[in-house]
Amino acid sequence: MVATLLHLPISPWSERARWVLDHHGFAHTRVEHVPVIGERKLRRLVGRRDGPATVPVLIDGDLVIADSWEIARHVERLGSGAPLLPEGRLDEVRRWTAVADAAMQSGRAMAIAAMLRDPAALDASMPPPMPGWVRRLLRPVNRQAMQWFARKYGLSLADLAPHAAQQREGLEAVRAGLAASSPYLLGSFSYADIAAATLLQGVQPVADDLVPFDPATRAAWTQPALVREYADLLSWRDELYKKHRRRST
Ligand SMILES: N[C@@H](CCC(=O)N[C@@H](CS)C(=O)NCC(=O)O)C(=O)O
Repeated sequence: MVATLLHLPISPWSERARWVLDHHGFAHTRVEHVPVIGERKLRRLVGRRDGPATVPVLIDGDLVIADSWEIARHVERLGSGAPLLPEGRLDEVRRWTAVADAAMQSGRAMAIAAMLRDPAALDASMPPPMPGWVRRLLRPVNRQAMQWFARKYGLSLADLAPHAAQQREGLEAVRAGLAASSPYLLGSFSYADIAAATLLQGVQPVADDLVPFDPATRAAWTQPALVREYADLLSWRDELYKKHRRRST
C-alpha cells in the first residue's frame, strides 16, 4: 500500500517532509491535518510521546513516523534521489536542523501573535468550508483555540522580543554558514539547505504556487523588517526552490 503523509500545508515542518518525499520520488498520498479539530485523532495515531503530537506524520505500512527528521531518514534509506543526508556529515545536518527548529519555533510565536492581532487572519485560520459570517461569529472561540495552540507548543506571547532575537540568531547562523560555502551549507545540496530554506517561511513565505497561503495568513507570516534585513537569504531560498524543489507527480 502506498505511504500516506499527514501534513499541515502551510507548516514549514510539513514542507520539509514534502520536499524530501518529492526529491526522492517516494510514492505517497497526502492527507491534510486540521489543527485543534484534528488533535485527538492525531494523538491516537502517534500514541504516547514526550512532546506534543505533531505533523508531519508518514504512515508507511506498519510504520508511523511522527517527526520530520525521522521521515527524512526513512525516505533517504528507501528513496531514489541523490542523498540529502551525506554519509559522515549527519551530525552537521542535524545541527543545522536544530538551528532551523529553534528559529522556526520563534517564527511560529511571531506568526501566532500576528494572527491574534488581525481578525482577518484569525478568520482565515478556520478550516473551510465555513462561510464568512460563521467565521466572524466564531472569532472568540477561534482566538481561544489559537491561544491553546500557542500553549501546546509552550510559547509565551507576552513578550515577543526573545522570539525576535531567537529568529535573528538562526538567520545570522545561516548567513554565516552560506558565506563560507554558498550556495549550499555543506558545499552541495542537502537536507541542511532544506531546513534553512523552510526557516525563512517565518520571514516571508515562498510564492503561492509553491506553498499556497491566503492573503491574510501570508501577511501575518511576513515580517517586513526581517524581509529587508535578510533579503539576501530570501533570494538564496528562492533560487534553491527553483533549482531543487522537485514537484510530486
Ligand atoms: N519536531 C516536529 C515538529 C513539527 C511541528 O512543530 N509541527 C507543527 C507545525 S505548526 C504541527 O504539527 N502543528 C499542527 C498541530 O499542532 O495540530 C517535526 O520536526 O516533525
